[in-house]
Amino acid sequence: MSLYLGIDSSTQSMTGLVIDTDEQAIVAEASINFDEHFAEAYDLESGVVDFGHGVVHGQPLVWVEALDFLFEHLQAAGVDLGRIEAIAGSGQQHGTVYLNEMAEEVLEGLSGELPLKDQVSNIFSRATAPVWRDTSTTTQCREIEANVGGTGQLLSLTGNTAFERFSGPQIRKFWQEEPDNYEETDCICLVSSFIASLLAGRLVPVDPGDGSGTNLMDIRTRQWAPTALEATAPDLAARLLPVTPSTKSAGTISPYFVQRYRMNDTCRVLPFSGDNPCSLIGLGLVQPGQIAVSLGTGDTLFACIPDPVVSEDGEGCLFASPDDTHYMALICFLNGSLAREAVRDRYALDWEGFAQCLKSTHPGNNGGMMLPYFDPEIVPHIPKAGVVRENLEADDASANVRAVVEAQAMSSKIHARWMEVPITSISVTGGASANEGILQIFADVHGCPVQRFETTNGAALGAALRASQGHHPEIPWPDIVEPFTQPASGFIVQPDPAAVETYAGLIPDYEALERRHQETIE
Ligand code: ADP
Ligand code: XUL
Repeated sequence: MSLYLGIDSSTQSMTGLVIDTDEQAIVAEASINFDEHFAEAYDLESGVVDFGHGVVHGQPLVWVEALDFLFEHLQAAGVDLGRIEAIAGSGQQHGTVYLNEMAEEVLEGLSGELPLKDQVSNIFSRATAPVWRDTSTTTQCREIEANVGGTGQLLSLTGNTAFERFSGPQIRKFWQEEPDNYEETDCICLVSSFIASLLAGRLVPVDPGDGSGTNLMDIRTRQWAPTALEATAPDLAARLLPVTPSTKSAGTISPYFVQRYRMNDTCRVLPFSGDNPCSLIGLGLVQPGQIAVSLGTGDTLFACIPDPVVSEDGEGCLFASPDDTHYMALICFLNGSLAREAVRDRYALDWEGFAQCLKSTHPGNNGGMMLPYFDPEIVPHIPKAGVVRENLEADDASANVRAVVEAQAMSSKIHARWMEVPITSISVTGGASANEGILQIFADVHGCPVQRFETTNGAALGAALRASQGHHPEIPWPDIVEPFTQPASGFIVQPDPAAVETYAGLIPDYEALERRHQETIE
Protein backbone atom coordinates (compact mmCIF):
# COMPACT_ATOMS: atom_id res chain seq x y z
CA MET A 1 0.00 0.00 0.00
CA SER A 2 1.55 3.36 -1.07
CA LEU A 3 -0.16 6.30 0.61
CA TYR A 4 0.41 9.98 -0.22
CA LEU A 5 -1.03 12.96 1.60
CA GLY A 6 -2.00 16.27 0.01
CA ILE A 7 -2.79 19.23 2.26
CA ASP A 8 -4.62 22.32 0.99
CA SER A 9 -4.41 25.35 3.25
CA SER A 10 -7.05 27.49 1.58
CA THR A 11 -8.93 30.66 2.46
CA GLN A 12 -11.66 29.10 4.57
CA SER A 13 -10.39 25.66 5.49
CA MET A 14 -7.51 23.21 5.65
CA THR A 15 -8.12 19.94 3.84
CA GLY A 16 -6.13 16.70 3.90
CA LEU A 17 -6.62 14.11 1.17
CA VAL A 18 -4.90 10.71 1.12
CA ILE A 19 -4.47 8.63 -2.04
CA ASP A 20 -3.47 4.99 -2.38
CA THR A 21 -1.60 4.71 -5.67
CA ASP A 22 -1.72 0.89 -5.70
CA GLU A 23 -5.50 0.92 -5.40
CA GLN A 24 -5.70 4.09 -7.55
CA ALA A 25 -8.18 5.50 -5.05
CA ILE A 26 -8.78 8.41 -2.68
CA VAL A 27 -8.84 6.69 0.71
CA ALA A 28 -9.46 9.60 3.09
CA GLU A 29 -10.52 13.25 3.05
CA ALA A 30 -10.82 15.50 6.10
CA SER A 31 -11.41 19.22 6.30
CA ILE A 32 -11.04 21.74 9.13
CA ASN A 33 -13.22 24.78 8.58
CA PHE A 34 -11.57 27.86 10.10
CA ASP A 35 -14.75 29.73 11.08
CA GLU A 36 -16.25 26.63 12.68
CA HIS A 37 -13.28 26.08 14.98
CA PHE A 38 -11.60 29.45 15.40
CA ALA A 39 -14.02 32.29 14.51
CA GLU A 40 -14.38 33.57 18.04
CA ALA A 41 -10.83 33.16 19.29
CA TYR A 42 -9.33 34.81 16.19
CA ASP A 43 -12.08 37.21 15.10
CA LEU A 44 -12.58 35.47 11.75
CA GLU A 45 -15.27 35.75 9.14
CA SER A 46 -15.01 33.52 6.05
CA GLY A 47 -11.56 32.50 7.28
CA VAL A 48 -10.08 36.01 7.40
CA VAL A 49 -10.00 39.23 9.40
CA ASP A 50 -11.37 42.22 7.50
CA PHE A 51 -9.68 45.34 8.92
CA GLY A 52 -11.57 47.66 6.53
CA HIS A 53 -10.25 49.87 3.69
CA GLY A 54 -9.42 46.77 1.66
CA VAL A 55 -7.07 45.35 4.30
CA VAL A 56 -7.80 41.61 4.64
CA HIS A 57 -5.50 39.32 6.60
CA GLY A 58 -5.32 35.70 7.67
CA GLN A 59 -4.16 34.44 11.05
CA PRO A 60 -1.04 32.25 10.80
CA LEU A 61 -1.80 30.69 14.20
CA VAL A 62 -5.16 29.52 12.86
CA TRP A 63 -3.30 27.60 10.15
CA VAL A 64 -0.91 26.22 12.79
CA GLU A 65 -3.79 24.99 14.98
CA ALA A 66 -5.68 23.65 11.99
CA LEU A 67 -2.67 21.55 10.98
CA ASP A 68 -2.72 19.73 14.33
CA PHE A 69 -6.52 19.32 14.11
CA LEU A 70 -6.18 17.90 10.62
CA PHE A 71 -3.69 15.23 11.69
CA GLU A 72 -5.93 14.36 14.67
CA HIS A 73 -8.92 14.01 12.31
CA LEU A 74 -7.02 11.84 9.84
CA GLN A 75 -5.82 9.63 12.70
CA ALA A 76 -9.33 9.37 14.16
CA ALA A 77 -10.63 8.44 10.70
CA GLY A 78 -8.35 5.38 10.85
CA VAL A 79 -5.68 6.50 8.36
CA ASP A 80 -2.44 4.67 9.08
CA LEU A 81 -0.29 7.81 9.02
CA GLY A 82 2.87 5.69 9.36
CA ARG A 83 2.34 4.42 5.82
CA ILE A 84 2.37 7.83 4.18
CA GLU A 85 5.42 7.94 1.92
CA ALA A 86 5.34 11.64 1.06
CA ILE A 87 3.38 14.83 1.66
CA ALA A 88 2.93 17.80 -0.63
CA GLY A 89 0.60 20.69 -0.28
CA SER A 90 -1.05 23.77 -1.56
CA GLY A 91 -1.72 27.18 -0.06
CA GLN A 92 -4.00 30.06 -0.94
CA GLN A 93 -1.77 32.03 -3.29
CA HIS A 94 0.00 35.35 -2.62
CA GLY A 95 -0.40 35.50 1.21
CA THR A 96 2.79 36.30 3.16
CA VAL A 97 3.92 35.14 6.60
CA TYR A 98 6.64 37.11 8.39
CA LEU A 99 9.07 35.23 10.66
CA ASN A 100 11.71 36.50 13.07
CA GLU A 101 15.22 35.26 13.82
CA MET A 102 13.94 32.58 16.22
CA ALA A 103 11.93 30.73 13.59
CA GLU A 104 14.63 28.44 12.27
CA GLU A 105 15.72 27.21 15.71
CA VAL A 106 12.14 26.77 16.97
CA LEU A 107 11.13 24.78 13.87
CA GLU A 108 14.16 22.51 14.21
CA GLY A 109 13.49 21.88 17.89
CA LEU A 110 9.75 21.06 17.80
CA SER A 111 8.79 18.49 20.43
CA GLY A 112 5.89 16.06 20.07
CA GLU A 113 4.91 16.70 23.71
CA LEU A 114 3.15 20.03 23.12
CA PRO A 115 0.75 21.24 20.40
CA LEU A 116 2.42 23.18 17.59
CA LYS A 117 0.68 26.41 18.52
CA ASP A 118 2.27 26.47 21.99
CA GLN A 119 5.71 26.16 20.45
CA VAL A 120 5.60 28.54 17.48
CA SER A 121 3.62 31.49 18.81
CA ASN A 122 6.84 33.53 19.25
CA ILE A 123 8.30 33.10 15.75
CA PHE A 124 6.33 35.85 14.01
CA SER A 125 7.53 39.39 13.30
CA ARG A 126 3.99 40.27 12.19
CA ALA A 127 0.97 38.77 13.93
CA THR A 128 -1.27 38.56 10.88
CA ALA A 129 -0.70 37.70 7.22
CA PRO A 130 -2.08 39.71 4.28
CA VAL A 131 -3.92 37.36 1.93
CA TRP A 132 -5.24 37.40 -1.64
CA ARG A 133 -8.48 39.18 -0.71
CA ASP A 134 -6.50 42.29 0.33
CA THR A 135 -7.02 45.15 -2.14
CA SER A 136 -5.17 47.87 -0.24
CA THR A 137 -1.87 48.15 -2.15
CA THR A 138 -2.68 50.05 -5.34
CA THR A 139 -0.07 52.71 -4.51
CA GLN A 140 2.62 50.09 -3.99
CA CYS A 141 1.66 48.34 -7.26
CA ARG A 142 2.22 51.51 -9.26
CA GLU A 143 5.48 52.27 -7.38
CA ILE A 144 6.90 48.81 -8.09
CA GLU A 145 5.99 49.03 -11.78
CA ALA A 146 7.64 52.45 -12.00
CA ASN A 147 10.74 51.22 -10.12
CA VAL A 148 11.37 48.41 -12.62
CA GLY A 149 10.97 50.77 -15.56
CA GLY A 150 7.27 50.46 -16.31
CA THR A 151 4.32 48.08 -16.35
CA GLY A 152 5.54 46.35 -19.51
CA GLN A 153 8.92 45.63 -17.93
CA LEU A 154 7.38 43.96 -14.88
CA LEU A 155 4.98 42.02 -17.11
CA SER A 156 7.68 40.60 -19.35
CA LEU A 157 10.04 39.88 -16.44
CA THR A 158 7.60 38.24 -14.00
CA GLY A 159 4.68 37.31 -16.29
CA ASN A 160 2.33 39.62 -14.38
CA THR A 161 1.61 43.29 -13.93
CA ALA A 162 1.49 44.34 -10.27
CA PHE A 163 -1.66 43.12 -8.56
CA GLU A 164 -2.84 44.37 -5.17
CA ARG A 165 -3.02 40.84 -3.73
CA PHE A 166 0.43 39.72 -4.94
CA SER A 167 3.15 39.28 -2.33
CA GLY A 168 5.55 41.98 -3.60
CA PRO A 169 3.17 44.94 -3.18
CA GLN A 170 2.12 43.55 0.21
CA ILE A 171 5.75 43.29 1.36
CA ARG A 172 6.45 46.83 0.15
CA LYS A 173 3.51 48.17 2.12
CA PHE A 174 4.71 46.38 5.27
CA TRP A 175 8.19 47.85 4.85
CA GLN A 176 6.73 51.34 4.32
CA GLU A 177 4.23 51.22 7.19
CA GLU A 178 6.13 49.12 9.74
CA PRO A 179 9.84 49.59 9.00
CA ASP A 180 10.91 48.36 12.46
CA ASN A 181 8.94 45.12 12.12
CA TYR A 182 10.31 44.68 8.61
CA GLU A 183 13.78 45.05 10.09
CA GLU A 184 12.91 42.32 12.65
CA THR A 185 11.83 40.00 9.83
CA ASP A 186 14.35 37.30 9.05
CA CYS A 187 12.35 35.28 6.58
CA ILE A 188 9.22 35.97 4.51
CA CYS A 189 7.26 32.82 3.65
CA LEU A 190 4.21 32.36 1.49
CA VAL A 191 1.24 30.54 3.05
CA SER A 192 2.38 27.47 1.11
CA SER A 193 6.02 27.52 2.23
CA PHE A 194 5.01 28.35 5.81
CA ILE A 195 2.90 25.19 6.16
CA ALA A 196 5.63 23.13 4.45
CA SER A 197 8.14 24.53 6.96
CA LEU A 198 5.99 23.40 9.90
CA LEU A 199 5.85 19.89 8.43
CA ALA A 200 9.54 19.65 7.58
CA GLY A 201 10.75 21.32 10.80
CA ARG A 202 12.95 23.65 8.78
CA LEU A 203 12.46 26.66 6.53
CA VAL A 204 11.25 25.29 3.20
CA PRO A 205 11.67 27.46 0.10
CA VAL A 206 8.94 28.68 -2.22
CA ASP A 207 8.23 26.69 -5.41
CA PRO A 208 7.98 28.37 -8.84
CA GLY A 209 4.19 27.79 -9.00
CA ASP A 210 3.59 29.99 -5.98
CA GLY A 211 6.73 32.10 -6.55
CA SER A 212 5.15 33.38 -9.75
CA GLY A 213 2.32 34.91 -7.71
CA THR A 214 4.66 37.36 -6.00
CA ASN A 215 5.65 39.89 -8.72
CA LEU A 216 9.19 38.96 -7.64
CA MET A 217 10.11 35.89 -9.74
CA ASP A 218 11.62 35.78 -13.22
CA ILE A 219 8.98 33.68 -14.99
CA ARG A 220 11.51 32.19 -17.44
CA THR A 221 14.41 31.30 -15.13
CA ARG A 222 12.03 30.40 -12.26
CA GLN A 223 14.35 32.24 -9.82
CA TRP A 224 13.89 35.50 -7.91
CA ALA A 225 14.44 38.49 -10.20
CA PRO A 226 16.94 40.88 -8.54
CA THR A 227 15.44 43.92 -10.32
CA ALA A 228 11.99 43.13 -8.94
CA LEU A 229 13.33 42.50 -5.42
CA GLU A 230 15.16 45.84 -5.44
CA ALA A 231 12.05 47.60 -6.73
CA THR A 232 10.01 46.25 -3.82
CA ALA A 233 11.85 46.61 -0.50
CA PRO A 234 15.42 46.95 0.78
CA ASP A 235 17.41 43.79 1.52
CA LEU A 236 14.54 41.63 0.36
CA ALA A 237 16.84 38.99 -1.17
CA ALA A 238 18.24 38.28 2.31
CA ARG A 239 14.73 37.64 3.60
CA LEU A 240 13.78 35.05 0.97
CA LEU A 241 15.05 31.51 0.48
CA PRO A 242 16.00 30.62 -3.11
CA VAL A 243 13.09 29.33 -5.24
CA THR A 244 13.22 25.51 -5.38
CA PRO A 245 11.85 23.20 -8.10
CA SER A 246 8.35 21.97 -7.20
CA THR A 247 9.35 18.34 -7.69
CA LYS A 248 12.48 18.40 -5.49
CA SER A 249 12.11 16.96 -1.98
CA ALA A 250 12.55 19.46 0.87
CA GLY A 251 13.68 16.66 3.22
CA THR A 252 11.90 14.35 5.62
CA ILE A 253 9.08 15.06 8.06
CA SER A 254 9.80 16.81 11.39
CA PRO A 255 10.24 14.51 14.42
CA TYR A 256 7.21 16.37 15.86
CA PHE A 257 4.85 14.47 13.53
CA VAL A 258 6.73 11.21 14.07
CA GLN A 259 6.36 11.48 17.85
CA ARG A 260 2.84 12.85 17.94
CA TYR A 261 1.10 11.13 15.01
CA ARG A 262 3.35 8.10 14.38
CA MET A 263 4.38 9.28 10.96
CA ASN A 264 7.28 7.35 9.45
CA ASP A 265 10.56 9.27 9.81
CA THR A 266 11.34 8.54 6.15
CA CYS A 267 8.19 10.36 4.96
CA ARG A 268 9.26 13.09 2.54
CA VAL A 269 7.97 16.63 2.37
CA LEU A 270 7.74 18.21 -1.09
CA PRO A 271 7.68 21.99 -1.43
CA PHE A 272 4.10 23.26 -1.27
CA SER A 273 2.69 25.21 -4.21
CA GLY A 274 -0.26 27.55 -4.72
CA ASP A 275 -3.82 26.26 -4.61
CA ASN A 276 -4.48 27.04 -8.27
CA PRO A 277 -1.22 25.47 -9.50
CA CYS A 278 -2.06 22.36 -7.43
CA SER A 279 -5.59 22.30 -8.87
CA LEU A 280 -3.97 22.32 -12.32
CA ILE A 281 -2.38 18.96 -11.42
CA GLY A 282 -5.41 17.69 -9.47
CA LEU A 283 -7.67 18.22 -12.46
CA GLY A 284 -5.17 16.46 -14.73
CA LEU A 285 -4.05 19.55 -16.68
CA VAL A 286 -0.51 18.37 -17.38
CA GLN A 287 -0.75 18.82 -21.15
CA PRO A 288 -1.26 22.13 -22.94
CA GLY A 289 -4.73 23.20 -24.05
CA GLN A 290 -6.80 21.91 -21.16
CA ILE A 291 -9.05 24.34 -19.24
CA ALA A 292 -10.50 24.31 -15.72
CA VAL A 293 -12.63 26.44 -13.44
CA SER A 294 -12.32 26.52 -9.66
CA LEU A 295 -15.39 27.74 -7.77
CA GLY A 296 -13.97 28.42 -4.30
CA THR A 297 -14.14 31.53 -2.10
CA GLY A 298 -13.17 33.36 -5.27
CA ASP A 299 -13.49 31.83 -8.73
CA THR A 300 -10.64 31.16 -11.13
CA LEU A 301 -10.44 29.98 -14.74
CA PHE A 302 -7.12 28.54 -15.82
CA ALA A 303 -5.34 26.65 -18.57
CA CYS A 304 -2.16 24.66 -18.99
CA ILE A 305 -0.03 26.34 -21.70
CA PRO A 306 3.35 25.34 -23.20
CA ASP A 307 5.08 28.73 -23.27
CA PRO A 308 4.86 31.93 -21.26
CA VAL A 309 2.04 34.05 -22.76
CA VAL A 310 1.33 37.29 -20.94
CA SER A 311 -1.92 39.19 -20.60
CA GLU A 312 -1.15 42.52 -22.30
CA ASP A 313 -4.20 44.26 -20.80
CA GLY A 314 -2.88 43.28 -17.36
CA GLU A 315 -5.97 41.34 -16.30
CA GLY A 316 -4.70 37.79 -16.45
CA CYS A 317 -1.96 36.03 -14.53
CA LEU A 318 0.84 33.75 -15.63
CA PHE A 319 2.20 31.15 -13.23
CA ALA A 320 4.72 28.32 -13.54
CA SER A 321 3.14 24.87 -13.42
CA PRO A 322 4.33 22.70 -10.53
CA ASP A 323 5.06 19.99 -13.11
CA ASP A 324 8.28 22.05 -13.52
CA THR A 325 7.75 22.23 -17.31
CA HIS A 326 4.58 24.00 -18.38
CA TYR A 327 2.92 27.31 -17.55
CA MET A 328 -0.48 28.20 -16.25
CA ALA A 329 -2.63 31.08 -17.51
CA LEU A 330 -5.24 32.21 -14.99
CA ILE A 331 -7.92 34.78 -14.34
CA CYS A 332 -9.10 35.38 -10.79
CA PHE A 333 -12.51 36.74 -9.80
CA LEU A 334 -12.74 37.94 -6.21
CA ASN A 335 -16.55 37.87 -6.25
CA GLY A 336 -16.98 34.11 -6.56
CA SER A 337 -18.66 32.21 -3.73
CA LEU A 338 -18.59 35.41 -1.68
CA ALA A 339 -21.02 37.02 -4.16
CA ARG A 340 -23.16 33.89 -4.49
CA GLU A 341 -23.38 33.74 -0.70
CA ALA A 342 -24.30 37.44 -0.51
CA VAL A 343 -27.24 36.82 -2.88
CA ARG A 344 -28.18 33.59 -1.10
CA ASP A 345 -28.22 35.34 2.28
CA ARG A 346 -30.03 38.46 1.08
CA TYR A 347 -33.02 36.31 0.05
CA ALA A 348 -32.71 34.01 3.10
CA LEU A 349 -32.04 30.94 0.97
CA ASP A 350 -29.94 27.85 1.55
CA TRP A 351 -28.02 26.17 -1.30
CA GLU A 352 -31.04 24.01 -2.06
CA GLY A 353 -33.22 27.12 -2.38
CA PHE A 354 -30.51 28.76 -4.52
CA ALA A 355 -30.58 25.70 -6.82
CA GLN A 356 -34.39 25.90 -7.01
CA CYS A 357 -34.18 29.55 -8.10
CA LEU A 358 -31.83 28.55 -10.94
CA LYS A 359 -34.29 25.83 -11.97
CA SER A 360 -37.31 28.13 -11.94
CA THR A 361 -35.71 30.80 -14.19
CA HIS A 362 -34.59 30.70 -17.82
CA PRO A 363 -31.29 31.26 -19.61
CA GLY A 364 -30.94 34.95 -20.39
CA ASN A 365 -33.04 35.88 -17.35
CA ASN A 366 -35.54 37.86 -19.49
CA GLY A 367 -32.79 40.42 -20.07
CA GLY A 368 -32.09 40.91 -16.34
CA MET A 369 -28.36 41.41 -15.68
CA MET A 370 -26.17 42.08 -12.65
CA LEU A 371 -22.63 43.31 -12.18
CA PRO A 372 -21.93 41.37 -8.97
CA TYR A 373 -19.31 43.56 -7.32
CA PHE A 374 -20.19 42.87 -3.70
CA ASP A 375 -16.47 43.43 -3.05
CA PRO A 376 -13.96 45.31 -5.21
CA GLU A 377 -13.24 43.11 -8.23
CA ILE A 378 -9.92 41.87 -9.61
CA VAL A 379 -11.17 41.00 -13.14
CA PRO A 380 -12.31 43.37 -14.52
CA HIS A 381 -10.44 45.80 -12.30
CA ILE A 382 -13.13 47.48 -10.17
CA PRO A 383 -11.54 49.31 -7.23
CA LYS A 384 -14.81 50.04 -5.42
CA ALA A 385 -17.56 47.63 -4.39
CA GLY A 386 -21.02 48.27 -5.83
CA VAL A 387 -23.69 45.98 -7.31
CA VAL A 388 -25.34 47.10 -10.55
CA ARG A 389 -28.72 45.74 -11.69
CA GLU A 390 -30.08 46.20 -15.21
CA ASN A 391 -33.68 45.19 -16.00
CA LEU A 392 -33.59 43.42 -12.67
CA GLU A 393 -35.79 44.10 -9.64
CA ALA A 394 -33.81 43.97 -6.40
CA ASP A 395 -36.63 42.12 -4.64
CA ASP A 396 -36.91 39.31 -7.21
CA ALA A 397 -34.96 36.52 -5.48
CA SER A 398 -34.96 33.99 -8.34
CA ALA A 399 -33.91 36.50 -11.00
CA ASN A 400 -31.09 37.80 -8.79
CA VAL A 401 -29.80 34.27 -8.17
CA ARG A 402 -29.70 33.59 -11.91
CA ALA A 403 -28.21 37.02 -12.59
CA VAL A 404 -25.23 36.55 -10.28
CA VAL A 405 -24.26 33.18 -11.77
CA GLU A 406 -24.85 34.28 -15.38
CA ALA A 407 -22.67 37.34 -14.76
CA GLN A 408 -19.86 35.20 -13.37
CA ALA A 409 -20.00 32.72 -16.24
CA MET A 410 -20.15 35.43 -18.93
CA SER A 411 -17.31 37.34 -17.30
CA SER A 412 -15.19 34.15 -17.25
CA LYS A 413 -15.73 33.78 -21.00
CA ILE A 414 -15.07 37.42 -21.88
CA HIS A 415 -11.88 37.74 -19.87
CA ALA A 416 -10.33 34.41 -20.91
CA ARG A 417 -9.75 35.52 -24.51
CA TRP A 418 -6.14 36.60 -23.96
CA MET A 419 -5.14 33.00 -23.14
CA GLU A 420 -5.72 32.06 -26.78
CA VAL A 421 -6.79 28.57 -25.75
CA PRO A 422 -9.94 27.25 -27.43
CA ILE A 423 -12.37 26.19 -24.70
CA THR A 424 -13.80 22.84 -25.77
CA SER A 425 -14.37 21.32 -22.35
CA ILE A 426 -14.03 22.54 -18.76
CA SER A 427 -13.03 20.58 -15.66
CA VAL A 428 -14.39 22.00 -12.40
CA THR A 429 -13.42 21.92 -8.76
CA GLY A 430 -14.03 23.91 -5.54
CA GLY A 431 -16.89 23.93 -3.04
CA ALA A 432 -19.48 25.43 -5.39
CA SER A 433 -18.82 22.81 -8.06
CA ALA A 434 -21.18 20.62 -6.01
CA ASN A 435 -24.01 22.75 -7.42
CA GLU A 436 -25.18 21.39 -10.77
CA GLY A 437 -27.30 24.43 -11.62
CA ILE A 438 -24.17 26.60 -11.54
CA LEU A 439 -22.30 24.14 -13.74
CA GLN A 440 -25.14 24.12 -16.30
CA ILE A 441 -24.82 27.89 -16.72
CA PHE A 442 -21.04 27.62 -17.21
CA ALA A 443 -21.62 24.85 -19.79
CA ASP A 444 -24.22 26.95 -21.66
CA VAL A 445 -22.20 30.18 -21.60
CA HIS A 446 -18.98 28.50 -22.77
CA GLY A 447 -20.88 26.16 -25.12
CA CYS A 448 -18.98 23.08 -24.02
CA PRO A 449 -19.30 20.15 -21.58
CA VAL A 450 -18.33 20.71 -17.94
CA GLN A 451 -16.95 17.75 -16.02
CA ARG A 452 -16.72 17.18 -12.31
CA PHE A 453 -14.69 14.60 -10.44
CA GLU A 454 -15.11 12.40 -7.39
CA THR A 455 -13.71 15.08 -5.09
CA THR A 456 -14.39 18.83 -5.11
CA ASN A 457 -10.97 19.28 -3.42
CA GLY A 458 -8.93 19.46 -6.62
CA ALA A 459 -6.09 21.39 -4.95
CA ALA A 460 -5.64 18.79 -2.19
CA LEU A 461 -5.80 15.97 -4.76
CA GLY A 462 -3.23 17.77 -6.90
CA ALA A 463 -0.99 18.08 -3.86
CA ALA A 464 -1.32 14.34 -3.12
CA LEU A 465 -0.46 13.57 -6.77
CA ARG A 466 2.56 15.87 -6.52
CA ALA A 467 3.65 13.91 -3.44
CA SER A 468 3.43 10.63 -5.35
CA GLN A 469 5.29 12.08 -8.35
CA GLY A 470 8.03 13.39 -6.04
CA HIS A 471 8.42 9.86 -4.69
CA HIS A 472 8.38 8.33 -8.19
CA PRO A 473 9.92 10.92 -10.53
CA GLU A 474 10.46 8.19 -13.13
CA ILE A 475 6.68 7.97 -13.77
CA PRO A 476 5.56 10.50 -16.43
CA TRP A 477 3.02 13.10 -15.29
CA PRO A 478 0.16 11.89 -17.53
CA ASP A 479 0.45 8.42 -15.93
CA ILE A 480 0.48 9.96 -12.43
CA VAL A 481 -2.72 11.95 -12.93
CA GLU A 482 -4.69 9.72 -15.30
CA PRO A 483 -6.14 7.20 -12.78
CA PHE A 484 -7.38 10.00 -10.50
CA THR A 485 -8.81 12.42 -13.04
CA GLN A 486 -11.53 10.48 -14.82
CA PRO A 487 -14.89 12.24 -14.59
CA ALA A 488 -17.08 10.46 -12.07
CA SER A 489 -19.95 8.71 -13.84
CA GLY A 490 -22.87 11.01 -14.58
CA PHE A 491 -20.79 14.07 -13.75
CA ILE A 492 -20.56 15.56 -17.23
CA VAL A 493 -22.94 18.47 -17.72
CA GLN A 494 -23.70 18.99 -21.43
CA PRO A 495 -24.52 22.41 -22.90
CA ASP A 496 -28.09 22.99 -24.07
CA PRO A 497 -27.97 24.28 -27.69
CA ALA A 498 -30.84 26.76 -27.24
CA ALA A 499 -29.23 28.25 -24.12
CA VAL A 500 -25.84 28.43 -25.87
CA GLU A 501 -27.47 30.56 -28.57
CA THR A 502 -29.18 32.79 -26.01
CA TYR A 503 -25.89 33.50 -24.22
CA ALA A 504 -24.01 34.08 -27.48
CA GLY A 505 -26.47 36.91 -28.12
CA LEU A 506 -26.28 38.24 -24.57
CA ILE A 507 -22.52 38.33 -24.04
CA PRO A 508 -21.95 41.54 -26.10
CA ASP A 509 -24.65 43.27 -23.97
CA TYR A 510 -23.03 42.11 -20.74
CA GLU A 511 -19.62 43.20 -21.94
CA ALA A 512 -20.98 46.64 -22.86
CA LEU A 513 -22.59 46.99 -19.42
CA GLU A 514 -19.31 46.02 -17.77
CA ARG A 515 -17.37 48.54 -19.84
CA ARG A 516 -19.82 51.38 -19.17
CA HIS A 517 -19.56 50.73 -15.44
CA GLN A 518 -15.78 50.59 -15.53
CA GLU A 519 -15.66 53.92 -17.37
CA THR A 520 -17.92 55.62 -14.85
CA ILE A 521 -15.89 54.59 -11.82
CA GLU A 522 -12.39 55.21 -13.22
P1 ADP B 1 -11.64 27.80 -0.56
O1 ADP B 1 -10.78 26.70 -1.12
O2 ADP B 1 -11.47 29.11 -1.26
O3 ADP B 1 -11.55 27.94 0.94
P2 ADP B 1 -13.79 25.96 -1.21
O4 ADP B 1 -13.36 25.45 -2.55
O5 ADP B 1 -13.65 25.07 -0.04
O6 ADP B 1 -13.15 27.39 -0.89
O7 ADP B 1 -15.32 26.40 -1.37
C1 ADP B 1 -16.02 26.92 -0.28
C2 ADP B 1 -17.25 27.61 -0.79
O8 ADP B 1 -18.09 26.68 -1.49
C3 ADP B 1 -18.13 28.13 0.33
O9 ADP B 1 -17.78 29.46 0.61
C4 ADP B 1 -19.54 28.01 -0.24
O10 ADP B 1 -20.00 29.29 -0.61
C5 ADP B 1 -19.39 27.19 -1.50
N1 ADP B 1 -20.36 26.07 -1.57
C6 ADP B 1 -20.41 24.95 -0.83
N2 ADP B 1 -21.46 24.18 -1.19
C7 ADP B 1 -22.13 24.84 -2.18
C8 ADP B 1 -23.30 24.59 -2.97
N3 ADP B 1 -24.03 23.49 -2.82
N4 ADP B 1 -23.65 25.52 -3.89
C9 ADP B 1 -22.92 26.64 -4.08
N5 ADP B 1 -21.83 26.92 -3.36
C10 ADP B 1 -21.43 26.05 -2.42
C1 XUL C 1 -5.38 33.48 -7.51
C2 XUL C 1 -5.98 33.96 -6.23
C3 XUL C 1 -6.91 33.07 -5.48
C4 XUL C 1 -6.17 32.45 -4.30
C5 XUL C 1 -7.11 31.79 -3.30
O1 XUL C 1 -4.52 34.39 -8.09
O2 XUL C 1 -5.69 35.03 -5.77
O3 XUL C 1 -7.50 32.10 -6.31
O4 XUL C 1 -5.20 31.55 -4.74
O5 XUL C 1 -7.69 30.68 -3.75
